[in-house]
Amino acid sequence: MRDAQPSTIFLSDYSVPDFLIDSTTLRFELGEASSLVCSVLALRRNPDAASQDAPLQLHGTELELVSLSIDGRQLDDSEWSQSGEQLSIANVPASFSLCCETRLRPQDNTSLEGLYKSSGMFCTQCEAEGFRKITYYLDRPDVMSVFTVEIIADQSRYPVLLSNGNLIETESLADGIHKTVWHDPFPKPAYLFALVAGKLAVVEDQFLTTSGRSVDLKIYVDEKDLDKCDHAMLSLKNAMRWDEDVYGREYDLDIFNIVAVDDFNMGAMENKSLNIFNTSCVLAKQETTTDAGFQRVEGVVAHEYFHNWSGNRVTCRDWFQLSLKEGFTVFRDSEFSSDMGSPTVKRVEDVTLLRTAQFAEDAGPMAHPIRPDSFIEISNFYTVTIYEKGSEVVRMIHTLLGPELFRKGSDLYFDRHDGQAVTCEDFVLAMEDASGIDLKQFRHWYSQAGTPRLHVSGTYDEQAQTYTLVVKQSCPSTPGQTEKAPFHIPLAVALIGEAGQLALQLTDAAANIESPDNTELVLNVTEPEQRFVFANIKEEPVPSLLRGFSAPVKLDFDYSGAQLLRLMRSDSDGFCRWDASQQLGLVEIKRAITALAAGQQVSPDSEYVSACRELLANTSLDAAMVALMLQLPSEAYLAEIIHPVDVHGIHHAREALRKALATALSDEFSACYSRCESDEAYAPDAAQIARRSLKNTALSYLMLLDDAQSIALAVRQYESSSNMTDRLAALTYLVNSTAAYKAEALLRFYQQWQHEPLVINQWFQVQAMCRLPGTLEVVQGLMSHPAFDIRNPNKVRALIGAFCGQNGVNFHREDGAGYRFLADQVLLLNRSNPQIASRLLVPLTKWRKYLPSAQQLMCSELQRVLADPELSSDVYEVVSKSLQ
Ligand code: 0A1
Ligand code: ZN
Repeated sequence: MRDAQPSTIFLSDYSVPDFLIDSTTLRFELGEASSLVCSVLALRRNPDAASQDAPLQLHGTELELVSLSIDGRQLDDSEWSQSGEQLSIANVPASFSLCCETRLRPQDNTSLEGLYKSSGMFCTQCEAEGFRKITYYLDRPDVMSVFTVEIIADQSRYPVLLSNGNLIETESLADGIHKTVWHDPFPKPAYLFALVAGKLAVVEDQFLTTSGRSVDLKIYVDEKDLDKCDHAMLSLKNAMRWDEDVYGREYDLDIFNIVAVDDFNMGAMENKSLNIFNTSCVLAKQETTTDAGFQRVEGVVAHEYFHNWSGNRVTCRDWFQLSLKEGFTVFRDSEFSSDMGSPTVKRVEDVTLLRTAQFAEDAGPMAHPIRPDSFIEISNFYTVTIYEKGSEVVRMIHTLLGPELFRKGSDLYFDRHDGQAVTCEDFVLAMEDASGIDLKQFRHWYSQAGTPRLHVSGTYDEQAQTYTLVVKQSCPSTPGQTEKAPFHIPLAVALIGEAGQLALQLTDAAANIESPDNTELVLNVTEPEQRFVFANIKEEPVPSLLRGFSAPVKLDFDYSGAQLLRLMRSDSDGFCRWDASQQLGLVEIKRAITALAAGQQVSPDSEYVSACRELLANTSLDAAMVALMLQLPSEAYLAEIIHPVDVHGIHHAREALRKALATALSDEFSACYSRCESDEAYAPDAAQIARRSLKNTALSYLMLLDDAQSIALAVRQYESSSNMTDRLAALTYLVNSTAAYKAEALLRFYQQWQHEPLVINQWFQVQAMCRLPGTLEVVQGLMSHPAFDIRNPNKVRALIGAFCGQNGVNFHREDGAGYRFLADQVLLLNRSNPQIASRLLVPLTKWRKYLPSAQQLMCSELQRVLADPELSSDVYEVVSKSLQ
């Protein structure tokens, strides 16, 4: 917990470590009362360190030190000192062996960092700074060591004992104790260390690498989950093949293990050859898991696997470089998912996340560049900015270089830095060196926070037959950064004529990257204001801008309704086509807000309704795209666009518009629903996922009619579905309706699935996200439900996180009860699990964008949190920055 004032760590203070650790030998004696860790470190002074006589300073948090010796000689108390998280030993030799024993109580570790227990098994989470909760160490990513790990535990309670690398020894000892020894030949930083001990069942398979290495693939789970591992295993094999095909990267050991644990702060962790997963990101079967769940498993399994190269073989020098591994790996996993499914749908989903969560973060009090300059608590920086914006930055490099040069760049990066801990600068330099393309100005994306804005205007000169785009860029100030240098922004454009895309010929050819067929260009936007003139344009075109969302920016172009309709109907770029539908939806929502405020009825524009009707009848377009285009911009996205945010006004207008569309198109929605029904065997493939998505979108509209027929349809779907996607969708619509059956549906759902924690999380979430009044009381009631457990992060996210983060109307209740509820939960969790507490707090920190009445109530809850004298550095950082 908090000492006086948690201190800020600056990137500019980086210096190389004073010592290196050539080898690390750990012995774990795992017990019920306590566990003993004995470490033997082969230390030597770093020849590159500024000082050659500095004391040895090791990190250690909340540790009970049992003994400490150097080269076999026990140190007495005067030879070392401790302050805060540092253990100092002065006068050490140039190279020596340090032996240290610590005693831990993993069963009491509720922070889920370091060594802890989850459902009776021992497991670890060391990224970013959890290893220091296990033993005293140089717990920083640029200290890489070869690990040998001995695990000793009771054989009947913990038959499976795992660590990184290869199993080199197993032995049965006296009294039912057994031991395994693991050796990882690849030097690694401590954050990639892992250990697991428990009673686990295993699913096994094999993968043959291109160079002929046979790799044993093992997924360890609780016995009852053995039937939910197939999808993860298939995803793993697909990811291994894809990384060979697309990046030329092979796996490098004979064994690759995945372990599923119930209690985990994040999605999963890429520990070398021993990935540890939140059960929610590995287990999947049709009866218990939605399509989105299946896709998440595929994406996360691939993400963690890809880290073996982008993260493990080449790791980060310091935590300011986190996006080096995370941004790159997210880019890799999103390209993989795109190749496995529908590329446009994946792009739209990624952009949606970016434009809601990341843009909001970039406009809020915690805004930071993808390479931050400072932090108080690194755990707070596993953000959508580091991950998703970081991925967009890598994607822009890919766009600027093109696929071949990008691959040359990644080959150079991996070859040049294999086995090293490096920086974002090293990545950019490899891309530059391999391609010969100057990325000097592009580097601002790494150091400047905030979402750049592009104001674009277009003029057609009929006489000269030219079309001119004027592009102006700006970037709002963010905490600590008022002045921003112009960014290098790749702006992909096409010009759409009556009969399709026009050939593009720029008068200044140096300013662009051409597509092979000359109908799409990537403009290099580098100046505050720039003009691009296209010649030989024979008709007034509609510009299709930011195609494929070529840069993480906000783009303004004053489109007319007719222009947007043309893009929505005929743009060949799926992203722009979808975006046009969203812009039209936004116009309609804004009209609805005005209408409701004036006490009028909401009636959508007839052209817009016709376009939706056409969409519903369009069977040549991917059904998933139709579904996405029919969904109005989310309330979270609207909160990014309409300021100040009137949560209730936005919600009511959007709902009224949805209802008006449902009424106007009820026959079409019904027909679409029937068309999408199918009795083929479930598969989580793109075609089926698309069809279910459109079917459920149609049902969601029909339910707004609030008639017996629609409710009967939902009840039938709920009762007859054999997959969780359709079942949960029906349950969600019923819970948000007036249907009398909903209580029974909820009860039956619980009874059927009470032994499946992941399904019960969905049950909590559906209720927490119910838009009807009184949901806060329901959530408060559910907190004392026997299935709820505040120590389990998945449960906290499903109930409290979903309510506060995804249920605007209820969280922003005008009496402030939602805010008070969140502050109470944060204060509680601050003591048990600070990482989860500080993440949960995020919705309150956005207080500045709401109406003054809400601002005041939100602020006073933040003040109440800040006043807690026992605040963790995690929560302290978020709350104090949000009030600055
Ligand atoms: N490196 C993991 C994410 C991760 C980060 C921190 C954790 O504990 C605090 C756990 C996992 C990834 O990107 O998947
Ligand atoms: Zn990652």
